[in-house]
Formats: sequence, C-alpha cells, structure tokens
Amino acid sequence: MLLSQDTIAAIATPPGNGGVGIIRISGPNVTEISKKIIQKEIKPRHAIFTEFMGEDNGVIDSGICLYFPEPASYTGEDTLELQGHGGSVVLDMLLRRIISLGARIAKPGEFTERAFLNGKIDLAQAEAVADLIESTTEKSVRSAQKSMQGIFSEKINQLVDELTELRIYVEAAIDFVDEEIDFLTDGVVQKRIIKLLEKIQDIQKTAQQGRLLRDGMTLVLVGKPNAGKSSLLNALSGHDVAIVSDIPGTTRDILRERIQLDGMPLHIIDTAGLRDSENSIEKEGIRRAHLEISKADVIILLIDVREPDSIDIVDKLPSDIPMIKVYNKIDLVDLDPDIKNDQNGCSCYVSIKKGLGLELLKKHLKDTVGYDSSADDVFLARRRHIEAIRIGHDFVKSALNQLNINNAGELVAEDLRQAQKSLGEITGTVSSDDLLGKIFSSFCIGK
Ligand SMILES: Nc1nc2c(ncn2[C@@H]2O[C@H](COP(=O)(O)OP(=O)(O)OP(=O)(O)O)[C@@H](O)[C@H]2O)c(=O)[nH]1
Ligand SMILES: [Mg+2]
Repeated sequence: MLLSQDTIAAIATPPGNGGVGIIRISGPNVTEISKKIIQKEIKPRHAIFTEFMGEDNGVIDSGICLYFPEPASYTGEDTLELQGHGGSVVLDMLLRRIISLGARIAKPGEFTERAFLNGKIDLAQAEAVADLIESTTEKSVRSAQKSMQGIFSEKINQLVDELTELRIYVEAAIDFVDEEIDFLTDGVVQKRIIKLLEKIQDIQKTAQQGRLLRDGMTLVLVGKPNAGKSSLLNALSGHDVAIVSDIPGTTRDILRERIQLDGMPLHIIDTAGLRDSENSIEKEGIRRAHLEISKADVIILLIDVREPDSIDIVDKLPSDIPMIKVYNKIDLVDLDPDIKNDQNGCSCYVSIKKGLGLELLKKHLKDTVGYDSSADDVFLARRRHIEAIRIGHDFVKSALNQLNINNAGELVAEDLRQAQKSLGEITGTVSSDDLLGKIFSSFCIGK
C-alpha cells in the first residue's frame, strides 16, 4: 500500500456537543494551513491559545493549537491539533475551512494507517489502538495497552527471527550434505524445531485468552416456554431486562444484554420459547431464535427440572455448538445445586429464582471456552492473529515431520519459510492491501 501525499483532516472527538472538540490535520500542507487559520507563530510541541480564523478573517472559534512536526508525531507526518469548543456546527465550520485550504476528509483509521505505513507502529499495534478504544472491560483495556506497547509484536518478532536463523542453518546444512558430518541428522535442528513449537504453543495459549478478552462469547438461552430463560437473563445481568411471567410464550423478540464475567465480555441473548405454535408472532419469534442459535458460541438449554422430557428439543439444535443443560427450579423438587459431567455433556442444577447454583454455572461457562481470569500478561488478540499463529504452528510441525520421517532438508526449509511468512502477517512485515483495507476501515474517523 502506497502512502498518500494528501493532507488529511477529521474531527477526532465523537459527534454531538461536548466541552471540547478536536480536529486533527496531518500531511505536507499542515504548515500552510496553520498559517492561514492561526495567524500566529506556532512552536513545535507547545500549546498556544489562539483564535481560529475563517475565510474573511472572521473568528470561527478559539482554543488550543498543538503542532507536531514530522517525524515526531503520531502519523510520522506534520500534524496539527486544534482543540476548540465541542459544538457540532462550529467544528464543521472549522473543518470546512481546513478542507478549503488544501486538505481532504480523512477515511476511518487513516491517521493510524499512516502511522503504520511510516513505520511508527506495526500492524498488531495499530489494531490494538482500535481495540483499546472499543474495549468493554477494564481487563481488555489493560491487555490492549500491552499489545499497543508492542509486547505481543516483540514476542512474534522473536519467533520470526528464530525461524529465520533456523531456516538459514538448515539451508546451509543442505549444502554440506557431501561432508562427513550430516548437520541435519545430528539432532540440533530437531531440538531447535521442538523448542520453537513449544514457544508457539505458549503464545497460542496467551493469544487465545486475549481473543476471549476482546471478543468475549455469545451465549444464547434456549428452551421450552416457561423454562426460565428470561429469569436467567435477568439474574446474569443483575437487572430487570426481560419480562418474566408464568404465561408460556412471554418472550417473542430477541433480547440482548452485554455483561462481563470476570473481565470477559459476555453477550447474552434471550429467545422465544421453542414449541409448535400457530400464533404468527410467536412463530416469527421462534424463527429468529433459531437464527441466533446458529451464531452462538455456547448454547444454554434451560429445562424445567420437573419436565425432564422437554429435553427432546435438543434434536432441533445444532450439534457442533457447545451446550450446557441447565435444569431449573430445583427449589420445587428439593434438590441441591450441582453440576454433572457425563457422556451426554454437562448438566447444571439450579434455581434461578432463589439464586441457587448460579456461581457453579458461571464457573462452568468460563471453563467451557477456556477462559482463565487469573492469567497475567495477556495481550489482546484478534481472530486473524490466532489463525496466523495456528498456520505457523502447523508449518513448524510439518517441518519436524519432514526432518524426522523424510530427512528432506529442502522441505524443512520451505516449511520454516511458510511459518515465518504466516507469523510475519501479524505485525505486517508481510501484508496485502486487502488486509490493510479491511483492518483500517473498521476504525473510527479521526483515529
Ligand atoms: N419456582 C421457581 N420458579 C421459577 C424459577 N425460575 C423461573 N421461575 C418462574 O417460571 C416462570 C417462567 O419464567 P420465565 O423466565 O419467564 O421463562 P421463559 O423461559 O423466559 O419463558 P418464555 O419467555 O415464555 O419462553 C416465571 O413465573 C418465573 O418466576 C425457579 O428457579 N423456581
Ligand atoms: Mg422469556
């Protein structure tokens, strides 16, 4: 991707009215533009209070101006920040003035994209900027911060360096096949590959925790009418989101709540009770319920403990999504809260109304997706990173097989090269325009 020579500008504060509104400008025309608007001498990295002048020298606004000359700026280019009053019209007027002086409106994420293209940050760090802004829990903020500081990238770069060294060693060994010592079979390469595999597995584990912290899990509550789905939604979210009643078929629309479970975002979805219904509204509710079920990370199937036969709806649920069976209303049959694992999966015995067994259920939810709330040093990771690490891991494993089974040096070297390429995609040392376009277009404007 080529760096554009345009000067870009955007309102960096969120839309609406606020105390302060900030406009950011970056690119080669910054000094020209600032001369016309500020009409005062601006000193690098000094805050000055000034008026922002319009076309006919009328004052548009007044506020603080900050100038960061290239390369010591966020984007690596000349940048200017104008901090005025946070009214949407006044900010628009100022932005229009800047555009008329030779800038264009920035695309989403374009400032950060420039920071990446100018080598100020790598791709994983750039993604962490967006992830930090979008973080919904304190834990994910802390993890995004770690990725932004480059801790994740450093680990990946170390791996890529080790892969490169090993590949060069293997390539050299191939050239020495006629010598007396066979460098490929003396065990050194094998040991180094095994060590690399262990390191990749370690990163894989941490990255998976990081992805859970970023994306959380989607939990869909299903079951027959009156099983207690909406009661569970209310209990987990801690407030009265859904209508609960003893009339079967109370919930028709899909209800969504976002909560956190020990720092992991949890998207809970309450659905219409599943049954054969002639009512067209209820039927539509059930159709929508099935749509949500197909997108779940985990399904919670609620069953009235007094009607264990109602479990027959399992047949209508996807078999490839993890499911927890929750037998509710144990208060009515005098059972204790419990959790059982057998060949049919996990069954949890609770009374949602009396708040019995809910802690067991929460703990089991975390276990189901492998979330470890005590894990330290987690960096925020995306699905794309997990995939790149997995591919890298598979190539290194294949390299080990090529060595052990076929003693094929060229193939070992090729596998190591592929692993290196896949891991390099995480930090963007190897990246396609498509990928960059996809990543930066999901940013907010002005970042
Ligand atoms: N005794 C007892 N009653 C419960 C328990 N959990 C829920 N209920 C009652 O069961 C009834 C149905 O609960 P809901 O949460 O509305 O059930 P639902 O699965 O959302 O039902 P639909 O929306 O109709 O599909 C309500 O009267 C609840 O108070 C429980 O643990 N014990
Ligand atoms: Mg309901």
